[in-house]
Amino acid sequence: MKKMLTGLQPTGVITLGNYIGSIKQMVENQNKYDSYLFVADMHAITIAQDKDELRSNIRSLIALYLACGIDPQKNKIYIQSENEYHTNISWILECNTYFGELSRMTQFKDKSLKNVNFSSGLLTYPVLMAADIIAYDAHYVPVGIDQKQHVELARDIAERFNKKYGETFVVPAPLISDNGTKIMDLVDPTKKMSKSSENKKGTILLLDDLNITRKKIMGATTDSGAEIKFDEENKPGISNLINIYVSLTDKSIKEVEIMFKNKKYSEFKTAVADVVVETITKIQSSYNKLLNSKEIDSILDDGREYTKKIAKAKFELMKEKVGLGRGE
Ligand code: ATP
Ligand code: LTN
Repeated sequence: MKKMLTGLQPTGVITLGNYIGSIKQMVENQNKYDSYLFVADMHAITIAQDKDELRSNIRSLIALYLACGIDPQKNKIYIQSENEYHTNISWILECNTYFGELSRMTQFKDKSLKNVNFSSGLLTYPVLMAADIIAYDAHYVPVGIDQKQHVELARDIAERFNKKYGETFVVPAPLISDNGTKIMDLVDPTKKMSKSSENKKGTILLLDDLNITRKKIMGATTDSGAEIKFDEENKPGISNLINIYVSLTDKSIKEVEIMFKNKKYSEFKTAVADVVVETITKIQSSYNKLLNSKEIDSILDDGREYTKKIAKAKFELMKEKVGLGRGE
């Protein structure tokens, strides 16, 4: 069975964009692939984090995975920092990755511009991500479009290593859905909806109050004109709402355009708010039951033990190929 793997950073409550771009795809494909889903807490500290908030975000994210429909029988669920082999593997990969390719990554350029004293972890971040993926020989990596470049770098790193040292890794590919690859901010639909965004009105958090969620959607920036038509260039606000609707109902863009032909923007926004509220109501009710349950700890213990064995074996194989240590 082919493997599918992804991780999210515990940098705040996850957004509707995170859900649509990555978690929903994991849920939809969990019967098809051997699935791995983790919390990328080591990635989170590339930017300064508050210690207590980080801890609580980690547990909250695990509870959210389960509440979104991730089945612990079908997924290995684990915390990145509980498995030291990720960083061990990452070091060897770093020594086989060029400074130039890392400094050209779009996310590095954006984030380093925003922070004057950025950490070197921000530069090497995609190598740790490559380690997370190729340690398990994952074939598919469900991500939003903003992470595609990093998965492609993981491909390059895996291919290069295989060529230099002999077949060691499966070469991974990003798994990007047709719609909802990039859910935009509701206030500024030219910007990605992001959990660390400053204007909270533009972002739907999965744990937001339901009335606030509805208000955010009803207040979403729309475009001049009155037609409900998908046109990302000229109608980014409406197109974003169509993307959200399509992703949560499994209707096609064409069907939505026909359903709402000659309808007002406000009617369409109400329909979008209804499906979003319905989705997050379900998630929140199971989240509240799960958060403090013992079940989470036993799932994480199992996930850690299982994944450690796999990543350790890969690290040992890499050491052998590179010539590290004393050998067998
Ligand atoms: P941050 O604001 O901390 O950078 P983020 O909201 O951008 O966080 P990440 O933790 O970096 O989220 O991303 C988790 C996953 O969700 C990734 O696969 C990413 O591609 C996807 N994702 C993030 N934002 C969106 C979005 N607006 N639309 C679709 N997918 C998204
Ligand atoms: N960098 C990703 C999180 C992440 C990840 C991964 C995603 C870390 N390791 C491996 C997929 C596969 C992010 O910021 N969303």
